[in-house]
Amino acid sequence: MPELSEQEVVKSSDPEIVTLPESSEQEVVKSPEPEVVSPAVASSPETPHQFGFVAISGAPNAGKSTLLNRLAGEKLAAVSHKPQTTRFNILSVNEYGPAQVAFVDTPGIAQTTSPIGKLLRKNTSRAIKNADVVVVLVDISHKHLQEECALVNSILTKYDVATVFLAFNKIDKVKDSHIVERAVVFQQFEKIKDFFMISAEDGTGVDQLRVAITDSLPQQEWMYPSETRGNFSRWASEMTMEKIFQNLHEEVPYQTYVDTLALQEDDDGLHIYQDIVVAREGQKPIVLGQKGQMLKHIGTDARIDIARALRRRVHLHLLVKVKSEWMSQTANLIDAGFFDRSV
Ligand SMILES: Nc1nc2c(ncn2[C@@H]2O[C@H](COP(=O)(O)OP(=O)(O)OP(=O)(O)O)[C@@H](O)[C@H]2O)c(=O)[nH]1
Ligand SMILES: [Mg+2]
Repeated sequence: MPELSEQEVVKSSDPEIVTLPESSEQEVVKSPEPEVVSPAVASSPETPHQFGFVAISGAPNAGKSTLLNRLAGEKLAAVSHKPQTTRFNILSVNEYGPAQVAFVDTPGIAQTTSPIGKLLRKNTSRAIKNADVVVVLVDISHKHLQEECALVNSILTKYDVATVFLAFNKIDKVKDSHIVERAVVFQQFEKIKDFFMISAEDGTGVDQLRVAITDSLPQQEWMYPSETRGNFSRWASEMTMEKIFQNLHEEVPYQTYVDTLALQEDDDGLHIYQDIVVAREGQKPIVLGQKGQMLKHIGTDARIDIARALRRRVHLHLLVKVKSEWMSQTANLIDAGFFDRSV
């Protein structure tokens, strides 16, 4: 069989996975999202109300997105073993009795000087500044934690956050004696309200952390209407991006982003239109794969996770596009949504 040309429609055996031809770009109309986050003061029932933003921060690969997913009870943020997977602030709004908690997963804090690196730091910085509680995650499986120590110190000195918790993550990977040895150096930080030993992966200690977070939230009106869950567009982009990180290697995932253009509901479910944007022509066949198989694989896996997160039937329409230089200029990155002040 001949290779698929870029202009061809790629139809998988799964009728829900279709990549549209380039020309369909014009047909995609931005529609209002079915459940986009819109800050609004909710009406107050008789129970006392607590609300707070909780930023999850830390070094790249510490397990922040895994923790967000664990706290939310479902997969919303992309997780991969590669550092710098998260490039946006991801919001998950949860209700626990009288408390509404807005967890925000953030990009890992790294000292890169590229335009994208600077924007990622701004995203993290904004989430920490807006937070009522910051959870700093430290990967305790690292033998040497000097960098993590410096990072904790910089968060504590730079930001005036009401409550900071430190969670040592990945305890499932480390002997108890090593955990204590490595954790002791963080006791110097008096501003840390409490320390937790957790495994975001298997859930150990996460309930205790959640209770401490909820207990620390200020008494105030809920920010979001009851049953708000988060930004569906962002979650949908994350799920596709996760599959790209899982299946493509070296620079390709880092030079790719997913833009969710529209979510359109009809009797058959929710149609989600996404562009997978790559930086070079040569990356397009890599994303498509032989006879479109890679794109089909990415789309099938992403659709399953998106449908689970959004709790509805989903049809995912993917289109691979090349936008050279999308990463090199701050203006292009802002156009691509890399600086989203809403979270
Ligand atoms: N063993 C173990 N692995 C974990 C745990 N938490 C996260 N991981 C793994 O650590 C890797 C990084 O997890 P992520 O949640 O993507 O980390 P992150 O801090 O969000 O990373 P960036 O977004 O790149 O900054 C993944 O391979 C996870 O499966 C844990 O508690 N135990
Ligand atoms: Mg992450």
